[in-house]
Amino acid sequence: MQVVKSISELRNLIQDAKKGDHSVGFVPTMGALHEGHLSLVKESKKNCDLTVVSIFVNPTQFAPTEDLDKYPRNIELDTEMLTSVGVDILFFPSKEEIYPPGASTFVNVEKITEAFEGAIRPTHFRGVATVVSALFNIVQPDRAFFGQKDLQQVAVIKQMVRDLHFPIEIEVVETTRESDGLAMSSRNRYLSHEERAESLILSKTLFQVRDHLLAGLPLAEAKLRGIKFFGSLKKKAVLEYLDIVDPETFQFAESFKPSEELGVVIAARIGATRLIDNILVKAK
Ligand code: PAJ
Repeated sequence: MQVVKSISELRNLIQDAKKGDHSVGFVPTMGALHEGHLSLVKESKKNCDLTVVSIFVNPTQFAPTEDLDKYPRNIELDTEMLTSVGVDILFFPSKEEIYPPGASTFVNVEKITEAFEGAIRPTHFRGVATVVSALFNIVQPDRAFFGQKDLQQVAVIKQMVRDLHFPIEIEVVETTRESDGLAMSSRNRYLSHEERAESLILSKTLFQVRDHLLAGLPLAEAKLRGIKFFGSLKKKAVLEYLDIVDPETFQFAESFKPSEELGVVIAARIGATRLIDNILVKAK
């Protein structure tokens, strides 16, 4: 695996690959890698000739009050993991390489970003859309791989790609979970032993709501029962939202028609750690 820090070096490598008619797959990450990230890499390897992974803890998607400085970083371990799954190129730029002094351009996707993560973290998606468009311009992949784990992020990126005419296929890979159901996340390592046990409340609540929806309960009732269920299990956990949405637009879903797919989305704080999760439910 080649580790590249400069944009110009990366561009040369990718141009050579494209001359050989090789397709380029791209997996953007912030590092602190786990099996969820690796599942995206494996999909890219399956579908593309050359796989590029980026590790960049993007400052513009963190609010001043958030965990930018504390965000877990372990480049040695990440490099080992990426080598073990056969990544071709790791792009590991500095902050100045991505945001040269004086950088002042942002990409703002409207509507989809108004609620849920966008409401709680008002500048988050602006930072995500900005860095992902910069990375897309640098890497110029044929396909880019994102996790369903961040379902609203997927909707934002797809909208941005449509609106700005990026010639890139967006592939979505399903959420990798621990064996007990907790969605893998770099932030899980913040959890104490007790909080880790309580973190199951997110996936358990989602699975309850899914069962209610599949049993034909009206959406409002399924949500209400989900909130009550969360309340019955919680010790320290604080529910931020539990809702049923159209996964493409992130508007509240109003009905559940045959063959339609709905997203059930949840966010909760457990102690100082904020966790998000979701599931997609398809009507029979
Ligand atoms: P990060 O949180 O590092 O996640 C990188 C990619 O891995 C995202 O597409 C995310 O959805 C996916 N991912 C995380 N946990 C997963 C899991 N349990 N199963 C499957 N996929 C999972 O998301 C970001 O970084 C950033 O916002 C980024 C897109 C890199 C822009 O800075």
